[in-house]
Amino acid sequence: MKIIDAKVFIGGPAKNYVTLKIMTDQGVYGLGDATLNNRETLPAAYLQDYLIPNLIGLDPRRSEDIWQFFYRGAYFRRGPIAMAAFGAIDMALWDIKGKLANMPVYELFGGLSRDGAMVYAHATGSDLEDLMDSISHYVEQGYKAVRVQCGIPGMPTASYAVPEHKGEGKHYITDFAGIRPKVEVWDTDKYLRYMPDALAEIRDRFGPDLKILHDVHHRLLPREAAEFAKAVEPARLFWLEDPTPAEDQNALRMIRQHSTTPIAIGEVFNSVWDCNRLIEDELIDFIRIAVTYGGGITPVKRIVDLAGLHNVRTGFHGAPSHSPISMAAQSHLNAWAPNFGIQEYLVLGTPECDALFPSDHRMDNGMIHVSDAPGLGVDFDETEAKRYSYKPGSHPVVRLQDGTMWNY
Ligand code: KDG
Ligand code: MG
Repeated sequence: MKIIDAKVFIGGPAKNYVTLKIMTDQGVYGLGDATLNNRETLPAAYLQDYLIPNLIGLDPRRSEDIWQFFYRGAYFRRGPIAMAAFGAIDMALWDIKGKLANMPVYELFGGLSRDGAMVYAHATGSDLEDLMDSISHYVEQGYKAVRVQCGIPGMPTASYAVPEHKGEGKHYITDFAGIRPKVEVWDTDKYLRYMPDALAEIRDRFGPDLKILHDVHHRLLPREAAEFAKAVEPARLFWLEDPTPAEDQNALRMIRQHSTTPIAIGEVFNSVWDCNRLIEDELIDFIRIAVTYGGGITPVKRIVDLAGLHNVRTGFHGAPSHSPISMAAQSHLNAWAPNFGIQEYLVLGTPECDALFPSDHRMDNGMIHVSDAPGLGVDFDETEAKRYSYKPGSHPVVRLQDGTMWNY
């Protein structure tokens, strides 16, 4: 059996999805997602210029060897562009493997471990009351877990994932005005003074059962993050996400020493080498790596197994930049993983997205129910894809009030 062709498509409704389709001499094809948010053309070029010419003629069933061939063969290791490109190939090869076996991919891992996978939605508000309305909206739809972000009084501009105006419900993740980013201005002191009480009020309003998550988006220094994790304990968060940038892995030790708030980290990780110390030293509670930026199902499944040994649960990244293909790959891992935690969920369900990526993965009452079709259970409509093309976009950058560059 041989790979005879592979194509890359860029575009989609509201996002530049990078979709890889690998064709075989037996008519079976596989699909993968290489979308690297706001840098989409780069993994696409890596696939087109280097990886696809090397794929032609290989046996698609040898997914492990193909992964090693590209990873070791690149010499320069890791990095989000390369790993997203390898990730798309790996997903497509698992899709082919499942189709050849006439089984959904989760069966190849060991079968179902649960009836459905709990997801969390994104609630947001320009202020706390606006956020409360947004949370109610998701609770009424049956979500059991909601990430909460709101405007901070006196903050010079709206900050991460927070709309400028009431009721906008807008996510500040991609601005399609062009590739020059908007600037947000951040004030740590105002955030530290306001947010713990706001989270406690949310807990009071929605009662003990709602799972409440909050994303700091890498904005705090280690000592500040430790103070914050301790201050939010009364809100009993399901998780506190990205309290500090994870390049400094010792920072997580500082947070652990001061607080029992569960910590989730890893949406920017590309490899087990970014998180092995965090997992083995049990400094985190949830690992957020994505199958796309993490190099595909093959390496991410190994991370899930390592995490399981240390009571770290999964909480895969699921921002809208992930296409339904990588979300499906994550759904198969979520259906199987003994140490599944939760899944971030924003992609499936819009009519345009469903037309481009037909699938029967189902969302019901705050849970994803994985498709039992052979392979990943998602298709790609090439006719529909002709409606879309690449649109340059950016996410904001962050500066402090004196102009110092900070972390988005
Ligand atoms: O590209 C950046 C986004 O993926 C990121 O800002 C989303 O933090 C994020 C999240 O938790 O979904
Ligand atoms: Mg995040």
